[in-house]
Amino acid sequence: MQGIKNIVSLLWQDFINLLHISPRKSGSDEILSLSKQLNQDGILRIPEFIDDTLADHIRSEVEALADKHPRSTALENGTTLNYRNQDNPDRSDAGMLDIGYIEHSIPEISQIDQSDLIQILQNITGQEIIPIKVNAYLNRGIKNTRMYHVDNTQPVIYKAFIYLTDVPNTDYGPYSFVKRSHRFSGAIYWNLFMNMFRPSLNSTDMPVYNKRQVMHAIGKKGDLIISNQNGIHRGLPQKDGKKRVVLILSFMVKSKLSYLHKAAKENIAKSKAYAMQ
Ligand SMILES: O=C(O)CCC(=O)C(=O)O
Repeated sequence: MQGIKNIVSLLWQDFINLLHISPRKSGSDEILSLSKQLNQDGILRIPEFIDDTLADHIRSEVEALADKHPRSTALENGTTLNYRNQDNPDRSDAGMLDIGYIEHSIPEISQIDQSDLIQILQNITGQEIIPIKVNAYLNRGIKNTRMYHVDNTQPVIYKAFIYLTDVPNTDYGPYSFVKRSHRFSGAIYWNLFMNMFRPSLNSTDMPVYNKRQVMHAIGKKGDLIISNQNGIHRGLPQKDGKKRVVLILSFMVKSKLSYLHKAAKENIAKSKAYAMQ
């Protein structure tokens, strides 16, 4: 049933994408060029997006939170610490720390200027862009990361991954993306259909993809990688002793035609409540 829902939802999303195939664009030459690249590939790297001092500060606060809370918990200020599959070491992402609403615990995150990102996203979608949440991921020797997948089929979510530590090679578990898989992708329809007959997989897992289009996002502390989460992606497994700390800004593309599921509505409500504080 979920498989059918996903396919219908993706067909509808691709129809919305078609309606907005060439929206009006604005901004400097650099913004226009970055917009073009993200639109084409579904992923874009912007080097040195934040400076080392800010990256170091946020990283050390993330690690301090992790040291203070070695088990999943929700803090009074709204920050949540989720050690994925903390009691199931064989399941995917086991032990990876995903901190939600991290901006409630690290106020300096508000120094990050998101206006260029929002303009780029408006340029490529022609729709309303809503910043919905900020997370941090802390991966320390996480080997069993989830296979290639899409986050959802609708609405479109973009995630901007800001590396807070150097990710110089694949041993460190970089973000990985299949370029041009973010819309009108035959591979995604195929996987969504086939997963109806593969009970061991999640409905949005993507075992079949174009290997020639895979990009491993190697980068330095302070670099930003933004990608369309309707595209096929994963975090690569790490080698023992390797660490990666990332800040993730999530943006929702909201069309009047979008079907907004429960989680999407909750995210919008939470982000509006926070903006009003
Ligand atoms: O950890 C990563 O690099 C990617 C995680 C992921 O798949 C996601 O945030 O959707």
